Order: sequence, then C-alpha cells, then structure tokens
Amino acid sequence: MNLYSILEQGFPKNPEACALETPEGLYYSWRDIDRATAMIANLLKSLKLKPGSRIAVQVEKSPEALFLYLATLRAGYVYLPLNTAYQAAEIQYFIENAEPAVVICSSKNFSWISKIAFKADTEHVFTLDENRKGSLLERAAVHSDRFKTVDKKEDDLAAILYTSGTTGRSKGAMLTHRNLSSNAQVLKDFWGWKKGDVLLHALPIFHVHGLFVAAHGALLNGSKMIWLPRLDTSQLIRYLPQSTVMMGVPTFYVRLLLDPDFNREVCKNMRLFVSGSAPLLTETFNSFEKVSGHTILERYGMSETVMLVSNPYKGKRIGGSVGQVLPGVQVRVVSDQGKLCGTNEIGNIEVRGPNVFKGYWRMPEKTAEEFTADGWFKTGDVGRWGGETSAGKVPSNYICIVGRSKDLIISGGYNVYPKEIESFIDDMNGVEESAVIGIPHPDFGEAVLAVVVPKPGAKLDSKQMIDSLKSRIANFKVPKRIEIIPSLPRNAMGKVQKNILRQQFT
Ligand code: MCA
Ligand code: AMP
Repeated sequence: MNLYSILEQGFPKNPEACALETPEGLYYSWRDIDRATAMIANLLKSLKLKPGSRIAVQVEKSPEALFLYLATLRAGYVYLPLNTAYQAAEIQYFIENAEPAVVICSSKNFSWISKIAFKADTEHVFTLDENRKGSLLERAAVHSDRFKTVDKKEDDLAAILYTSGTTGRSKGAMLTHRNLSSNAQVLKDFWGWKKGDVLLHALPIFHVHGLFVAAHGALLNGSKMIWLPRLDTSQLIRYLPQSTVMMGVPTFYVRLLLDPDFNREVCKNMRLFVSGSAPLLTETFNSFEKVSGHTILERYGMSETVMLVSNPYKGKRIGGSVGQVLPGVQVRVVSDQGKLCGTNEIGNIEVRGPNVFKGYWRMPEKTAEEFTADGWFKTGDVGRWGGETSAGKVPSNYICIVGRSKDLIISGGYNVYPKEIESFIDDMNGVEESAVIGIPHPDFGEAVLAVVVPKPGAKLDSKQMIDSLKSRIANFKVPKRIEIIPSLPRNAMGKVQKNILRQQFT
C-alpha cells in the first residue's frame, strides 16, 4: 500500500489527457506525471537514503514541486513541506528537529539554507525553481523514466507537517499513507467528484488544504488541475469558466466578491466551491450565494486529522456550521468535566478514526498530552452540535465551531501562535512585556495585533519594531499593528486578560 499507488488508480485511461495546465500555457499529461515522478524517484533511490528518510522542501509552487512530492511518495520517503514565508530561524528549527536526509530549496535561498542543512548533517541539498531550473531536475534528467513504486505499510509515514505549538516550539504531525489515502477516498465520494471535473488550484502546496485536500482530490479522480502559482483574483476569474471545482480559504471568497468582474456567468460551469482552514463568515456565505448562485461548502480539518467534518454535497449546506462528521470518522463534543455534550451544549471537540495522525515527531509526551486516555485526539477547538446560527436552526448532527481553547490566531488561513510572536517581541530592547491578539480583519478574517509595554524610561517605535520582526519571522506572523500601552490588564490570578485587549483594540 502506497498512497501514490492509490492515487494512481484514479488516473484516467488515456495517459495523453491533460493533467495540469498553467497560466504560462504549459500543459502536462498524466504520462508526464508518471515519467517525471519516476525520474525524481530514481534520483532519490540513487542516493541510497535510509528507510524513513525525510525530504524537506521549501520551494515556490510549480508543477515540478508537485512532482517532487509525488516522487517522494513513490520512493517511499517522508515528505516535509515548508511554508515559503519561513525565514532562517524558523527553517533552522525545522531542519534541526526533523534531520532530513535531503533538503530542496529555491536557488535564491541555497547559500543560507545549505549552510543550515549541512550543519545539521543533511547529506544532500538540491535546488528547484518555478521555471523548471535547478539542480534537482538536472540530476533527475539522467535517470530512467520508469520506476516501480515502493510498497509501504499503511502505518508508514508519508509526510510530516509542522504545526506551531501553543507552548514551546512547533510540532511535526506525522501522517501515514493510511491517514492520507483514507481521507482522500472518503472526500472523493462525499464531495461527489465526477468524470470531467476540473479543479482550479490556487492554494499553496505546503499545507493540508492545497496538497492533501485539493490536489489529492483531483489526482484520485483523474481530474485536470489548472495550476495557479498563487491567489490572483483576475486569474481565478479568467479560469473559473473552464473549471468545475475550487477550494480556498475564506479570503479567496472575500476577494472574489470584491471583484466587479465576478458574477454568475463566470461560475456557469462550476459544480462546487469549498471553503476551509478558517471560519467563513455567514455574511460571506450569503453574499457569495447571491452573487454567484453557488452555496459554498464549508468543511473543517486540521494538520493532525486531515478532514473530519464537512457540509454535505447533496444535503443542506448551512452557513456558520462546518457540517456533518465524515464517514469513517468519529467526533464527540465533551464538557470540561468530561461529560458528552448534547445538542446546543458547548464543549471541546475530539476526534478518532483512520484520519488521525500517528503522533508528533519525536515528542511522545506532547503526543500523549493531546490524546485522551481512551484514544480521542483533542482538537483544541470548541463547538456544539446543532443550535442556531444567523442562518437559522441547525440540525443536531451538524457541528458549529464557536471558538478555540488554544491561543491561536488564524490569519488568511495561516496559523499564528501568539506565544511565539510574544517571545520575539519580549526579546527586543526596551520591551517589558507583550500580548499578541487576533482582531477581526476584512480580508484575512483575523489580523495579528501586538500590545506592548515598554520598560520604565524606554521609548519604543512601533514601525521600527514591525520592520525588525519582518526580517526575522514569516511575513504573515508579523503584527499588522503594534500598540504601546503602560501596562497589561490582568485578572486576580495575574493572567493577562486578552479579551479586554481585544475589546479595546478591535
Ligand atoms: C500574506 N500576508 C498575510 C497573509 N498572507 N498577512 C496575514 N495573513 C496572511 N495569510 C501579507 C504579507 O505578509 C504581505 O505583507 C502582504 O500580505 C501581501 O503578501 P502576498 O504574499 O502578496 O499575499 P497574498 O498573495 O495576497 O496572500 C494572501 C492569501 C495567502 C492568498 C490569503 O495567505 C494564502 O494563500 N493563504 C492560504 C493559506 C492556506 O493554504 N492555509 C491552509 C492551511 P507586507 O506587504 O507587509 O509584506 S491547512 C489548514 O489550516 C487545515 C488543515 C485546513 O482545515 O485546511
Ligand atoms: P492547522 O493547524 O493549520 O491544521 O489548522 C487547524 C485549525 O484550523 C483547526 O483546529 C481549526 O481551529 C481551524 N479550522 C479549519 N477549518 C476551519 C473551519 N471551517 N472553521 C473554523 N476553523 C477551522
């Protein structure tokens, strides 16, 4: 059992059919996917890596970046994608923690990334650029275009996805071939993938949403993907008439609605719009229905669990609810006292099933903490069955997410952990302490805002602080605004009252 072999079963009979199309006018057939992934898999095999070796990848989105992922699966190694926004300190942590045997990066970052990698005993560093250049493809070009996909056990690792932690450093969620293949197969039926579907793909491919939900869906269905390098609303509008399925974070839908060229006509061939990774406002859900004639299907997932809950394809999709539990997955809502919640009672969402990850990479204690004694994974999300949203009454088999027990901000679909940003700010000259909060943002859903207390007598310049953070952490984590105040509000226990700060600065 290898996830690639399962996806391959869905490839169309005609290998010359178009599998990927890019806005530059490049077309790749299914045969091209087979041959390119075979060549890269042969290159990886020639390196004689240890079983279970990690292949860490920080490259811009391109068809070849997708082939690299698929080749890693074929060769039986573990894929470790990294957000292209990550900077040196972040990359250093991931490489030191995961100890990849191979690192692949953009040529422009080779000098600093290779230094970090070789210091961490990585044996090979290759480059891959958006324009099909770089040492990875040069080296792969001399290898055979045939490769027998390596057999894997269902419990073998296919990928590690780093997710930031509420305390301490990021944790690598270990996903197995079974986690990913079972989820892809369930979604194929649940979302009614059918012959002739064309996926409009504009998400990044270093996270679950773009790589495992969107790309797996199209591959398993043998569907062509229109492969856009990033979100660009005019490109979406250009390609929507040729597409039937699109997946995006809520910002995709907010931006489409702001574009005067977006209308029903553009969506006339569309079958399905999926939203996830962050809450979709009912206002966006309703306006989208009005303007496009399509009801967005919202679903809910996590790096650790892939997809667990989704609004139905055929039944009623409800704004403000993430939908029903997917087939084969179990979800429960539990009170802080450990009692199962009934309809409309708010509690912690927990999940069990073939989709739930194997644990955090080299963190057995952290893994144990995140599971209950009877084997349920604690999502850190807070929700309820049924109840009511602004769209009306919600049936009791639908979940509504009402908040998070974890201190997490989701900005444009990217997770930002306040603790990480606070520790960077607290290390700055003249800073006594800080509190990082999320405030509503019309484009990103939530935006990062930092409230900072200066040391006595110190003068802080918020613009300079933002500039300094920009050079050290991924851009989406940098506060959009820094507010300087004399002291942070605290409760009787001495805990910072972030709810008061949110009220004050929203
Ligand atoms: C870019 N910027 C952001 C974000 N993205 N700021 C806050 N939040 C963001 N998400 C900032 C940049 O730092 C820059 O700031 C300015 O916006 C423009 O940057 P640019 O790269 O041009 O932005 P963009 O291309 O417009 O990107 C916005 C985006 C992108 C399309 C929303 O962030 C995106 O593709 N998000 C999708 C994330 C995703 O795939 N999440 C799935 C996670 P400055 O000018 O100051 O430098 S998987 C997951 O969560 C689970 C499993 C699930 O359920 O799916
Ligand atoms: P990640 O760690 O990037 O995998 O993010 C997972 C988190 O994203 C979940 O625990 C939720 O808090 C959030 N999330 C994903 N989909 C949705 C959704 N449809 N509505 C609300 N939150 C969501």
